Amino acid sequence: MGIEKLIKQKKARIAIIGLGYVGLPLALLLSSRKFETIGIDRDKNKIKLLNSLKLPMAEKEPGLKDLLFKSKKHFKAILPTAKVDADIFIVIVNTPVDKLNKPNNEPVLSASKFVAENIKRNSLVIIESTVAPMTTRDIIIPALEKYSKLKVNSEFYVAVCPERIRPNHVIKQLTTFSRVIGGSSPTAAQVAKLLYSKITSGNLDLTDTVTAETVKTVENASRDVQIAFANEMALLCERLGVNVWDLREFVNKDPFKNMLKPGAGVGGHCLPEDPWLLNASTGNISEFIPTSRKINDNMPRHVFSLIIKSLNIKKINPKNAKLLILGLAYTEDCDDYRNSPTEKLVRILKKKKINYKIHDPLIKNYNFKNLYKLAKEIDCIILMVSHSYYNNINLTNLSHFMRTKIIIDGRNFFDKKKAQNLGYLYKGVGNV
Ligand code: SAJ
Repeated sequence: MGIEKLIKQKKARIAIIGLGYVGLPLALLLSSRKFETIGIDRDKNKIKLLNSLKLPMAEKEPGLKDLLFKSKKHFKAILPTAKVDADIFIVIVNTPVDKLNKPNNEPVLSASKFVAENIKRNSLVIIESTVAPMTTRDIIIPALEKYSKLKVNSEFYVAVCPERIRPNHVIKQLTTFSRVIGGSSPTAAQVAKLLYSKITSGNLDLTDTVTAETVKTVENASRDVQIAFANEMALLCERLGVNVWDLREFVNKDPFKNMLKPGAGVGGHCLPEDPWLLNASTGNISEFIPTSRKINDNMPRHVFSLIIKSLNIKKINPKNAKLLILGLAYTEDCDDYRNSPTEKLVRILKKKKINYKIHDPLIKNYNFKNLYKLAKEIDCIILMVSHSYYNNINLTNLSHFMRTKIIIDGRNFFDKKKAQNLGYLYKGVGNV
């Protein structure tokens, strides 16, 4: 039976290579929709947890645990050692950049080799990983043909369908957001569209693989540039004595403006990496990309400068200071701390031999129950992530535990006036 029919009748067996923050929800969603789904991942512990119906990460992701239980009849997780009998292979592995901001295609190529060793005539291979434009056409497809000895477009199909989800909204966005699908041929795009029409109610725009890869990397590069603009305006506002948050509110009253939020930095597995993928594939001619990345990557260092300024005002030698950092994750209400701005700040503190502790309500080993006890004898609280958990902080109580009352606010989280009335020295990014 042709692949189209298999998809229409939900008889297509689907292999998902990479059970991360995107791959796992997709695998569970497909299996909950009665597609026979095999999840493949290199991480033994992840496989073990999943097969005993436990989530290896993103435990707080709304709806994910239910999906895991709903999917048990049609889902199994395996290591990439066994042969896999599937009609559709979806590759969602990470695509890191190296120290020189060049794409590291090892994970996606090793996944493609595994796929090539398992595809058969009429298979559909989908690349959901965010790759540098031209990677699928010039690197992945040749690898698939080499290791499978099959010919693309006549014996198997390839499509690029980048994901557009973010933590705490994954299932909803997977099932409602529009997707762009780039096919190795128009037929390949059409076949992939058939599958995604079973997943999302959003529009499915068809194009070629290079355009699809470029859409994804431009989406995130443009977001990174916009955040960098907001961060740079925060630095300007500090020199003007203007509150950047008032500025942003008033600017955005213009219906044609949308200034994003300045903050303590830009983390995650997308924005710090995807712009470099685009830059690398276009001969590094961009001005915006490196400049924006530099501004955003410098924000944790700016937070550090606010810490030092505040300690100086209070005549505390940084070497004797005790800091408490609130938030390790890269964004609020999430347990993912890849490329986290806090890790950058901590690297600076370590180099300067400054004493610090980290609290994060969602991350093991940092989710200390009693924040006030943790704040005992602390001179300075640095809010790096606006987890909802921190809404319960009572600044009056906190001040009784602290040795010196300094707040460095990386996300405009606390009320500056209120903190000052309680005797805190308050410095916020863009609001000093
Ligand atoms: N951030 C700011 N200011 C802002 C927005 C974000 O400083 O105004 C920071 C966050 O604190 C975080 C980082 O930027 O450290 C990334 O935040 P994000 O909201 O972009 O979250 P991601 O990286 O998980 O998701 C982005 C998403 N893009 C949008 O929300 C428009 C998502 O849709 C993409 O699919 C995802 O990148 C991806 O996987 O590419």
